[in-house]
Amino acid sequence: MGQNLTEVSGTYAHHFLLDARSVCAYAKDVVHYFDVNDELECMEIGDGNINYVFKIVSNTSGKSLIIKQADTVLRSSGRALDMTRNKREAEMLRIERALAPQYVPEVYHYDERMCAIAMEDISSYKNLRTELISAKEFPLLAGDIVSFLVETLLPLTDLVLESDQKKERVKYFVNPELCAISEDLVFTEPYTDYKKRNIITCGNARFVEQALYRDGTLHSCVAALRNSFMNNAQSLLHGDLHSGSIFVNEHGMKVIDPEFAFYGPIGYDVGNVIGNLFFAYALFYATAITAPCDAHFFIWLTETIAELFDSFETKFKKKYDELVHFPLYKTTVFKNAYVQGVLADAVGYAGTEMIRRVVGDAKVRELTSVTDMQIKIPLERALIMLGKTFIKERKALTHGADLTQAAQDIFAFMLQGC
Ligand code: SR1
Ligand code: MG
Repeated sequence: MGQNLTEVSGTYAHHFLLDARSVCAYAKDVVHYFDVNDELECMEIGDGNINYVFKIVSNTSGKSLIIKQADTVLRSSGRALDMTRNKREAEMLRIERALAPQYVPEVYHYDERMCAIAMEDISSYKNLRTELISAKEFPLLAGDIVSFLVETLLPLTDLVLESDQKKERVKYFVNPELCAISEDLVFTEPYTDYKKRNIITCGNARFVEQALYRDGTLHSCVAALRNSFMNNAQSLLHGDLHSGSIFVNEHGMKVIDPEFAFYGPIGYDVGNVIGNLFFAYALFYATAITAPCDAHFFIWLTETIAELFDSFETKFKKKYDELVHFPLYKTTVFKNAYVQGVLADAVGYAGTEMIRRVVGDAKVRELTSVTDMQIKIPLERALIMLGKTFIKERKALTHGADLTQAAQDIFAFMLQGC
């Protein structure tokens, strides 16, 4: 499905932003995914801050296709952003799919001029964030997420890759502009508000001032996590593994959107997933205050968070024994210390993710959907306190049950009387 010369030198020789009509022609002319006579329908389905996503369906053959296109500017703010991001994304999807085929959509075509990725339609899977907001349970979720993490992360470390190959990958995936977004939004602004972009719920300004802007111990811990994010090129990460990047159904899971991919600390991906599961936890807690709720879902979610953390350790160590052959790395003491470091990072980064979504400007629906201020104010405080606990106590919270117990204690305390 390559491009021919006419297409390269003609209509699609230079980037322009596709729309629902032009993307249908593009899918035929460039991707050659549909027959020229097919009657196509298209919807723009992107719900992120950055790119445009089109779903194209042929009424003639029933085939469907996704085209994701990067524009010259951010969709949310109109600010310019490095367009090579989706070249990296296409390459990352290919790498992840080679390692974990069942969890990653297939890329059919990548067009560097149009900054467009044509890929498999995964519409039979639904956005995990939306599904958890609807209190849907997915018994396979923890196992699938852990398998995806272990299968895509461990083989790309230099425990497994040859030194020169790993460095080639590190070079290719230097991702300065998207990493700068995280360095600011995740690791700086929540603690200093130096760009005055934080969005603090009315009634929580003084709390945030004390709890986040003036806690020197917290700042030193976040500094360590920030430094590791920027310098610990441990593995090739997805880089933005929130619950809107994960799609699920009762049979399995797909992971999309790795445009923030870069070589960083493994715990950042693991922690992002865990932090985002706590948003569903928080929303359930808030909803249960005023309406009858499905306790079964809450128990499943709590167990899923704990299981995810614990089985990451088990599966990672098992895979380690299979894939790592360098004699010095095979020593038990080194292996255990390596894994303990990853787990402590994961707890810390779960904390930074929770805090940044509460006070930063990239909010999550679980929190924006809570509008009763009597609940929203203590709920956000609970997430901030839990985030701080995770960041400061990251080396002491070594089991999944430690995380969920901390959450239970803090939520019960902060929301008592609601
Ligand atoms: C300007 S981008 C804001 C957020 O959306 C992305 O998905 C990342 O999480 C980023 O922090
Ligand atoms: Mg994204």
